[in-house]
Amino acid sequence: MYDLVRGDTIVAVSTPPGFGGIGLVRLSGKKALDIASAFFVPAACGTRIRPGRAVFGHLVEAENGRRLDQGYLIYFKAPHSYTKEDVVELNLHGSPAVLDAAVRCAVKQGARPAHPGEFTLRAFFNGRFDIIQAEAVNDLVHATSLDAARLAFEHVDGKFSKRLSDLRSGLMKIQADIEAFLEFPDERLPVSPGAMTRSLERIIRFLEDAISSYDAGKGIIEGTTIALVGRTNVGKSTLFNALLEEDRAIVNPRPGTTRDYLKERIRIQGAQFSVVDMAGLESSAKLVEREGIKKGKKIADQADGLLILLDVSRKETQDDRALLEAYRERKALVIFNKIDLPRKMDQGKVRKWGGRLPSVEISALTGENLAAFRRAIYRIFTIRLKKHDITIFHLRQKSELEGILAHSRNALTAFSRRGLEDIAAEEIRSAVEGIGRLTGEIRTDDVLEDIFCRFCVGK
Ligand SMILES: Nc1nc2c(ncn2[C@@H]2O[C@H](COP(=O)(O)OP(=O)(O)OP(=O)(O)O)[C@@H](O)[C@H]2O)c(=O)[nH]1
Ligand SMILES: [Mg+2]
Repeated sequence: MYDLVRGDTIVAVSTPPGFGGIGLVRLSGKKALDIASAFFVPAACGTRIRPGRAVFGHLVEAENGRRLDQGYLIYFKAPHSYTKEDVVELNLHGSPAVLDAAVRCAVKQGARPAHPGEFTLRAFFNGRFDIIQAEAVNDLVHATSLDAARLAFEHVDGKFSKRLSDLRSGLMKIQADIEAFLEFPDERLPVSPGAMTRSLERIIRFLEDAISSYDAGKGIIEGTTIALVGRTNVGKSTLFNALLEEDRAIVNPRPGTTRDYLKERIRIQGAQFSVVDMAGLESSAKLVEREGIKKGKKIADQADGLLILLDVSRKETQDDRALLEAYRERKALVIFNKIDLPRKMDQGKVRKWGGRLPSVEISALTGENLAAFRRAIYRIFTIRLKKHDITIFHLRQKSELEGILAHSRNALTAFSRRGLEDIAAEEIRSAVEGIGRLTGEIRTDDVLEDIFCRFCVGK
């Protein structure tokens, strides 16, 4: 895909599949305007299409000249467009039939259907932004919470790229100074060794801070997964439905109703969580149920947080105890459910089994105390970002930064020992190379493949 002839013109529907108020068809390439003009006819005769101006007109079927839709054409002249090529956007009605027809018209006129992410790939190749910004465009498109959108946009906006560019300048300056020193050891250095050490230390601190932001950053971009655990019949599915505000899971008075797991997203105060409902973890389970339990335990192990549900209308059992003891060191919230019924559970004793875990009392059925419960979820499970200058959220970024950090540290160690300056210079060169890989200046097709295969068509 990356050896594509980039002179051709590509076309795609840029709005999501399905029906919508409007739908957007986008073309990019040298012939974008010629191609679009062949099947989009301005309503007012003799209208000149000028860059940046919306022109009202009709989508016309080439074969019979029949009007199929009306809408606007906007022309972005190179290099003032997303891809830095000539771009035409057609705002039409959001019917898949209409939008597909527009794409077909464009293809008939010589355009090629775009690959996923190809508009952004062209923007990258044409120097609109680096690979970090391109990758963040996709994170922004997929952001499901405001926090994720903010974080992704910070990268799209170039904050991280700017820091890396400063970092590179800093490293190259140090490298040049060291090389000058190696070449003319008798002359006075333009900067003192102390100043060089301090700049390297500053660079190392920046890298350490950025790397330490990774777990929280990733959590914000990907959202937090919390799993509902508890014995059968305690009301997990009822609570799951209450959180989603829809009847998603089957609820039944018979124990063992949920066998496979269900995962859905909810949002509380702008933060996003994936909640998983699953089979009750019961020791007396039959064969099929045991399969569900096995899966459930795995999900619980991998989840970022747990909601441990208990039924206060029944006496506590050894299964409740095992559950609480197994998970008391985790990030978890204990929920005493069914408070609308007479209580048989010794809550004081049960609380102790859970150690220091926080707890709430609710009725999933009547909705009592659910608002407080939601607030508790937010309080306990939201990932809070510490103040980092730069927050990263992709493993690739973390690994490259770790490499750059290792080289910077080696350079510092070498530099502090007289006579090892050439090694320091070599380490700094490797660190600079790492920055090049991170921004995509030194690019490898497998990194591009990995990034752009996650994009949708039309972006
Ligand atoms: N009175 C009362 N009944 C509840 C409450 N929550 C759930 N129930 C009832 O308890 C029964 C079991 O509820 P479910 O939500 O299916 O329980 P579960 O934990 O998902 O059960 P399994 O999937 O079998 O493990 C149903 O009859 C629910 O209506 C509650 O807060 N109060
Ligand atoms: Mg259930």
